[in-house]
Amino acid sequence: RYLCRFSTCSMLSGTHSRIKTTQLGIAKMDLSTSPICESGVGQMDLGSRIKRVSIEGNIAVGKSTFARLLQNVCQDWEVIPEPVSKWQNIEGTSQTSAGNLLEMMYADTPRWSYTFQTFSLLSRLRTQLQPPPPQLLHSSNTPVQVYERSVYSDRYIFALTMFQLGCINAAEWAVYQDWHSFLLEQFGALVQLEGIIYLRAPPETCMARLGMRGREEERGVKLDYLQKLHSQHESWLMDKTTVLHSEKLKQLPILVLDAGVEFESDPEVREMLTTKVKEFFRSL
Ligand code: DCM
Ligand code: MG
Repeated sequence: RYLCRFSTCSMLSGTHSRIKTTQLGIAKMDLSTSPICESGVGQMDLGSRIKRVSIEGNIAVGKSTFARLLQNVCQDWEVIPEPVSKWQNIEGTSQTSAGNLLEMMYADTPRWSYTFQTFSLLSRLRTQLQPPPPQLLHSSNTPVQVYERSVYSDRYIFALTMFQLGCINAAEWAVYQDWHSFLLEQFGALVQLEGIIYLRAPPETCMARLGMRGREEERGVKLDYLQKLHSQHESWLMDKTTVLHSEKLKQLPILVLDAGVEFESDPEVREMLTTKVKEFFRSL
């Protein structure tokens, strides 16, 4: 997987001819002419040292805040935010916006959930497939890419919840899962996680934080939706009762952090949390 990953990096900078670009615009390596046998192991080692970890948690639990905090702790950690602004501003032709899909999804959830989930998956995959910056490749410590959420929470938290709520129908769910499995078969190795950080907080706390951040599109979000998403996280990451389609995913180490406390404003709590994260990264 790391070999693929590194080769993808060279392709994205336009130097590798064995990589093809699919219609989705995502890099795809032609494995029949893999550079594995030819190129220097040293180069490959560079890419293979980077670890990937996702931060998971309920809406407004504080993932972005926590990710920013981590970004300031260590230069060898690169945070990759969730591409929310792309969902709020779908690129149309000739640089005009084709609409705010996040707003459309919350305004008419049964109509737009499938479209939204398909696009959040696609845009996240594309974002996470970007090559790491050079300082990460050449770092002398343990370089880590920290993803804000993952293709797994897209499927096993949000799309699944929408299906269970009846906002994605059986046919849409089947099509979504087919897409998800296919995209992960093709590109999954390039975004494969080594671990998960679960920011855990009561849904009531998330509700209060959601109100404080005041994202316009989320004004109609109710506590029972956050409760449903909370249970979905618990089933996946704590009780392990969610049916997963990847063996590797079932085995991933999970660091559970109590995000119910005010971690942003309290330096002692911040220090305690970042120490746990450092130890976790070291253990991966
Ligand atoms: N979101 C969603 N489905 C996904 C991913 C995200 O509905 N697969 C929504 C939930 C939030 C927003 O996008 O409204 C992301 O904000 P946050 O990162 O705070 O959860
Ligand atoms: Mg966020």
